[in-house]
Amino acid sequence: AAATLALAGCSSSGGGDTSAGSGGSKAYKLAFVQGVAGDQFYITMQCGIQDAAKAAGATVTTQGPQKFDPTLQKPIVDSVVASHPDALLVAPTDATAMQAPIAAAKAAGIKVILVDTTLSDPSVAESQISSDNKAGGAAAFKAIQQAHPDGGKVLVVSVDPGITTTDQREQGFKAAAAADPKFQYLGVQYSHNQPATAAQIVTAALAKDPDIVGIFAANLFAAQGSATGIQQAGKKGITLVGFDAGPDQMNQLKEGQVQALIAQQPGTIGKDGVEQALNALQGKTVTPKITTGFTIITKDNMDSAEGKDAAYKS
Ligand code: T6T
Repeated sequence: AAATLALAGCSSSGGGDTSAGSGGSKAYKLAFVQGVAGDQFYITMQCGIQDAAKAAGATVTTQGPQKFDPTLQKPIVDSVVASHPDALLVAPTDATAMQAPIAAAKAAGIKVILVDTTLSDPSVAESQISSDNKAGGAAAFKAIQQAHPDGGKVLVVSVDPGITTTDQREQGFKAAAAADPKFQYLGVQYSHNQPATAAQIVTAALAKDPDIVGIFAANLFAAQGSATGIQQAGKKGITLVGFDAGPDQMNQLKEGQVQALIAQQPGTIGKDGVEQALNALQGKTVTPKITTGFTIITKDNMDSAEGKDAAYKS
């Protein structure tokens, strides 16, 4: 587990200054458990959380497992629950496996906020905040459809089954593809969040079906690896659409290795998460479900204010 306080790129270093801010009389203790450490999406979310916490005079600790894996995330959640923060902001790595550990947080009187991913039974949480992942998957298909109006074979490279975000992205993509008979959906394959595995999936898929016209990579690491796979196969003309917009992916977009990125708003998800946690703690009205937007970044808008603003900051 990586506990991080000061982060380059964040405007604050984790809050804790009880003399600053306007959050009320109590310096609340917040804990953030990421889906995985070292992921630009969660790092940018951490910045949003830290900035909002600092402004409210609250403190925040951040930890994440080394892999996107519930067997590694559960002990982190368990130890956070034992340390009894006022609120837990968490991105569950599996909708069912993380249900009991997160329910234990609620049972201990900790306010739970689900950020990004959710659970099979989200009623343990005060609030859940995420992108419209189904719509993001549909938008990814649309980008491929526009580039290939004559249709063809399309593939999804995702992470693991049981992750609500990436499952919904795949569902959105699949439904959109099914609505256009010119396209043949080859199905989803799972990279286990390893770029090297995503690359292998793509090279093997292109060897089997050299006429694939589009690939949707459902998260940051899947996209990174899929771009490598297409390059290794030496294929031109395939439209690769990735979810997320970290610095590496922006580079791949610039180099033409990826044709479009669906950028989420991780900083806003984090900020909203802190707001809802504080609302719950202060007995204010809590919004049970917040859906944040996304931006489609292509070579055409990547250098515009919109494109730059949508890219992940850290
Ligand atoms: O795409 C994000 C996040 O939304 C998803 O739940 C898991 O993967 C990322 O963290 C990107 O790596």
